[in-house]
Amino acid sequence: MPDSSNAVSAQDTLVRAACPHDCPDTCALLVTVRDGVAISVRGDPDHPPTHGALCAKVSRYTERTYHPDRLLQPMKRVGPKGSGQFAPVSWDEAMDDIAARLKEIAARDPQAILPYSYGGTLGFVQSESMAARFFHQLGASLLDRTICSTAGEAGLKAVIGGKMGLDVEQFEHSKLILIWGSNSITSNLHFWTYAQRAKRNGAKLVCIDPWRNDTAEKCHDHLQLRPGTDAALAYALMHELIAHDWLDHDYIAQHTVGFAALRERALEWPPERAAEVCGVPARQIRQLALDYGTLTPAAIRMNYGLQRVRGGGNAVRAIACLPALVGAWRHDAGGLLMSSSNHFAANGAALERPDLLAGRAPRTLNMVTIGDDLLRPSSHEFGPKVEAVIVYNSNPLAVAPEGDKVRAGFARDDLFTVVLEHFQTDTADYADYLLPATTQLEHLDVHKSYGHRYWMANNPAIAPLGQAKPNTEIFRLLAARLGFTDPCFAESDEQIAAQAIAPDPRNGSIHWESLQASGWAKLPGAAAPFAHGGFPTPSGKCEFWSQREANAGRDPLPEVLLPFESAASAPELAMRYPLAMISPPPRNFLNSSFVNVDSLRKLEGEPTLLIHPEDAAARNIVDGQSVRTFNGRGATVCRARVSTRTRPGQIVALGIWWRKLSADGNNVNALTHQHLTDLGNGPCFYDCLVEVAAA
Ligand SMILES: Nc1nc2c(c(=O)[nH]1)N[C@H]1C(S)=C(S)[C@@H](COP(=O)(O)OP(=O)(O)OC[C@H]3O[C@@H](n4cnc5c(=O)[nH]c(N)nc54)[C@H](O)[C@@H]3O)O[C@H]1N2
Ligand SMILES: Nc1nc2c(c(=O)[nH]1)N[C@H]1C(S)=C(S)[C@@H](COP(=O)(O)OP(=O)(O)OC[C@H]3O[C@@H](n4cnc5c(=O)[nH]c(N)nc54)[C@H](O)[C@@H]3O)O[C@H]1N2
Ligand SMILES: [Mo]
Repeated sequence: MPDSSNAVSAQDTLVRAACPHDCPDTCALLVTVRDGVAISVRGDPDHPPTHGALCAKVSRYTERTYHPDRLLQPMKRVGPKGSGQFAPVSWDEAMDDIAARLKEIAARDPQAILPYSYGGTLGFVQSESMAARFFHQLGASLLDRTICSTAGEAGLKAVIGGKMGLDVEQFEHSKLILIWGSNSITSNLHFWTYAQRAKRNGAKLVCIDPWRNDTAEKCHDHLQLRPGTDAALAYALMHELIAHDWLDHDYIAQHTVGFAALRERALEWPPERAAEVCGVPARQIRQLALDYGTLTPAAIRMNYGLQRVRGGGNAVRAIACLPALVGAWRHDAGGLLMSSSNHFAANGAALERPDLLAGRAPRTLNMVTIGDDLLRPSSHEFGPKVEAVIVYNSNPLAVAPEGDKVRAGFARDDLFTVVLEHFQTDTADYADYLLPATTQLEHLDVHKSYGHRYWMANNPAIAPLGQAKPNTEIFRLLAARLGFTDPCFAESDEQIAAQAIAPDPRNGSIHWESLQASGWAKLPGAAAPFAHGGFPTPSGKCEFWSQREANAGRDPLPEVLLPFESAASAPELAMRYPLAMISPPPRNFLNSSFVNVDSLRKLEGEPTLLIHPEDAAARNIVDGQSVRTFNGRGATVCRARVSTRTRPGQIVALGIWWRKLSADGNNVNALTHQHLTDLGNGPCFYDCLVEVAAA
């Protein structure tokens, strides 16, 4: 355990590291190490977006790394599937046996082997480098990593060409900030610092979100719309911008495509019509349009909350049209930010080596539909049934939709499951082999960010605990046993890290060696990427009207699509399950990570849901009561909080609890479905009807 006195002393060493978590902030960390033990993790005061502050989760990183439940040796299942009973084995025995099993399956058809991974770490080295090489060489099924952001990504790409936007550091100079589909104080804390500075400078902050979350509480205005209705709202704003001529005609003429068609579509959406769909007053929409059309510079911080519904991709498309209409992109502190990923040039081909497929084209499975896919038999259409899953950097038993099916899939006796983990998660319980992985303090990595514009280095601060190994090393050992001889399988983590930063003008002169010493380095690009147009779309312009979408058989303009599950779109279903459920993250967990850190779990208490007083009264539910939430897919029990922070007809069930740390061994994903978004094949977590009753 770390020393309880963590005041820095002369013998201490300070290591530059980076937060590995799936969060836009990607903080710069300073780890203090004494006698080989990490005693504290602090935010780097010199890194502008981090500005010396960390969230509650990561400031306690040593609690996670030195947690008494850390997995420290390889283990083999000894009880029935899912029982979580394991016995220690040696690395040699585990690797020999896993390699033999994979070899046997691959001899029949390597596509029966499926990697399953996501955002446990966003580091280039410990996510898809050696792992991807291994699965490519093997010819395993490919995984479409859709569980978070692909709908929004596709929507943004259609209009502005990629995941680019204004620099987060510029928001402090904005005069209007729309926080759209994001609980910044929870999920993007370091952006919130800039928003607060803007507020102090007189900016107006408006939150667009179905519930009055912590961020909405602190904004000047809050449009509390129904989930999945953002495209209608965006069109009504366009209607008003056009009707009042709050347009930048010059920017539109020079840098956009399809204004005439967009105009015609937008004129079908007077605020009254959108008000009906969104469930917000028309006057509030008019006010927002007035603000957006007249306050300069206007900036939108859109995040991923609004794209987890059927029409999520098109909602992002519609919103992404707004900045070009008013010429907001001209200003450093104007425009829109959803993700800054494509400002960076990462060398994916060198890291992941898709060339190792050598002409083979394995099928691709979507990680959202893991529940169905693990239960599918072999067929001509599907290919071979899945016989082995290798899970790393993810906890599908907790995070994937329609959880009962996910559990049934992992419970298959004929499925061979290997899980690389820090802890015995819900997924780990179903492993045949459970392999101990190192944490960020114990391994090397290099990161970009999806919220700011700095490359980040993570230097290992301490030696691996127990027998833990980095993901890379585990795949190296397996590759050797499977006889993979390409030199890339012998590369060290250092050698991999050095390849991540592509030689590309976007990266300027940044390279690994200097980054490792400095800890972070900012991309050279201009703050306002589209001040003079230059969108990375096929036309080079902002595409209100997209030929690419038309070619794909979709609406060339952003389309208003209602949710799969809502009173308006599925009235019969809504008779049985009348409440719309959203399940966004709580502050003290990071997806399902940190749920097992006692101090953080205490802060969150237990699984809760917010229910409006009208809905509670209609069901005789009182505050603090234990309730059962259910629909045709499953049920889960939690504590009701009767609150006007949610809308009538809508419940908010925060967070992805570990099932086994919840009262009924289940979580919100028992209720969610596996339908995919309009664009990007993403999940629809917030497009979900349920009913609630006293437990
Ligand atoms: N503390 C903490 N931070 C996190 C995470 C975490 O679990 N915990 N997760 C990380 C990850 S993986 C991600 S992807 C990001 C997510 O970051 P964000 O995309 O900012 O996600 P949330 O904070 O969940 O904010 C989503 C907000 O969208 C709202 N919302 C839901 N449906 C709709 C809708 O249809 N329209 C609109 N306008 N709003 C809607 C929700 O009520 C919620 O307040 O955060 C990252 N940061
Ligand atoms: N209902 C509902 N479901 C959701 C969401 C929601 O808002 N509502 N959010 C969705 C979103 S946005 C996302 S991104 C996904 C997130 O889903 P996941 O990416 O699966 O995220 P986590 O639940 O944090 O699980 C990551 C796991 O990786 C492990 N890990 C971390 N670092 C390492 C490492 O270096 N090596 C290895 N081997 N393991 C490591 C952690 O211990 C943790 O158990 O969940 C999605 N699910
Ligand atoms: Mo995510």
